[in-house]
Amino acid sequence: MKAKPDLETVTLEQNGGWARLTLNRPGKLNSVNAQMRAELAEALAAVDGEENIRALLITGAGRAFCAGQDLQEREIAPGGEAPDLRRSLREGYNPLIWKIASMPKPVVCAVNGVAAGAGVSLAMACDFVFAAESARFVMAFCGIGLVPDSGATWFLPRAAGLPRARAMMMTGEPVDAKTAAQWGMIYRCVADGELAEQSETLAAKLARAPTSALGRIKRLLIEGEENSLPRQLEREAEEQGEAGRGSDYAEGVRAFLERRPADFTGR
Ligand code: T3D
Repeated sequence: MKAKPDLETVTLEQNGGWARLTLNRPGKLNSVNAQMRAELAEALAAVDGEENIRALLITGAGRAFCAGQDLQEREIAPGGEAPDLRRSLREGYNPLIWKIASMPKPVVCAVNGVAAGAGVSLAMACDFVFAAESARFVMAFCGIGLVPDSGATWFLPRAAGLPRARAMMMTGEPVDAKTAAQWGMIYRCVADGELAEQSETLAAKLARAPTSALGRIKRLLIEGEENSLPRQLEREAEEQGEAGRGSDYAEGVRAFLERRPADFTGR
């Protein structure tokens, strides 16, 4: 991947086969402004387009993961024109969420501190969410008279169940990382001092995995939310047909029979 020194509100570093994308407005709790939306899109496109990056880790700089939309950008002067939030979501947030959810490579998220509003949605779009014990998740939208967005109403009830999702969304009360893990909202809650190591170890492991198969798994799981069982059985057969022609399948079977670790190339 070409270096991206021009990015300011996010940083992107490549570590062997995986990349770390850090939300980098720590003084603003990594809240998302227009520049960050554009730079996130640029960084995600760079990761997606680079074959040698086979896993992505997303985290935040400083004490927060992400406080959602930067509300300083949304101040409406008395009598002033309301911002076009439909457009902001359609053109800004939604493509970012879909990029993460549909990217045919695994995305790990390390929630290092508070996640609020679209910050929760961003985390939940990732495939594996680790959170530090001190982190908390706040569906802050109702606190400012908005509805949850950026996929929150899709991800959260599926992960935590409707009663818990409804309570989070309609009260805005914070949920700590341990509870989030118990509710199935996230993959793991870990001690603060272990967050970086555990999430990076998984990203590095995923970077050696059969990437193409992992991308197909992501696609099948998303499609499975909508499909009937007969349709999903057919989609599994189609994806398996393709996976079975991949070199990683041949290598995986050979490695199993030779009783050695597989050396996957991602294809
Ligand atoms: O607009 C669109 O395009 C539609 C899309 C919307 C998506 C959304 O995300 S809407 C939801 C927006 N986010 C929020 O409503 C969250 C607002 N923030 C909070 O509720 C709390 O700050 C937190 C729960 C995140 C953290 O609480 P705490 O007590 O740890 O920190 P704090 O003292 O409230 O905040 C620290 C500073 O960060 C403070 O600034 P200061 O006083 O030190 O200069 C605070 O104003 C600032 N900050 C926190 N969140 C935001 C923010 N500044 C701008 N935008 C924020 N979202």
